[in-house]
Amino acid sequence: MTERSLVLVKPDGVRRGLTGEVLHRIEGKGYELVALDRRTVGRDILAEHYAEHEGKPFYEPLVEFMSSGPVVAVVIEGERCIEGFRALAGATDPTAALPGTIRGDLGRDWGLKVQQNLVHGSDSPESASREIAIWFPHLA
Ligand code: RTP
Ligand code: MG
Repeated sequence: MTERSLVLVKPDGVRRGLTGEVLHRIEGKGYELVALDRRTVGRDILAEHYAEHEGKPFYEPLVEFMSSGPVVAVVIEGERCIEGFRALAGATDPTAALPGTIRGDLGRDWGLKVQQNLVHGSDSPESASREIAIWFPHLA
């Protein structure tokens, strides 16, 4: 089934100049870029986006990190692209992420309180609709 997913190039990815590399891998896989916007977001958007993680030990450092600089928000589209992008991204922990994945090839642990792992991708159709409505309300 054709679906959409919300991808974020996180501030570490943007800072390191890896936005093009991430987009290249998405397009190489055959997914379409439906919407794309670079912006710096505050706590309000991030509290909505990361509502499921509120109260966890990494929540505060995560919000700090995600608001530390611009992110590039992207809506991608394609058959099973939610699962497909998660596979492209690799495991949450960039040290454990397999080579061949975005996090495995380009990410590493920096000894910080939160995993700075370059990208976000929606993890289910429900998350994708919820997240697209937060970042791109006109597409919801
Ligand atoms: P994402 O939501 O960013 O696509 O990543 P994910 O599903 O692989 O990971 P999730 O469990 O949803 O966690 C969201 C983000 O929080 C940071 N995190 N740091 N213990 C840690 O240091 C830790 N745990 C989670 C990561 O940035 C993760 O992507
Ligand atoms: Mg997640």
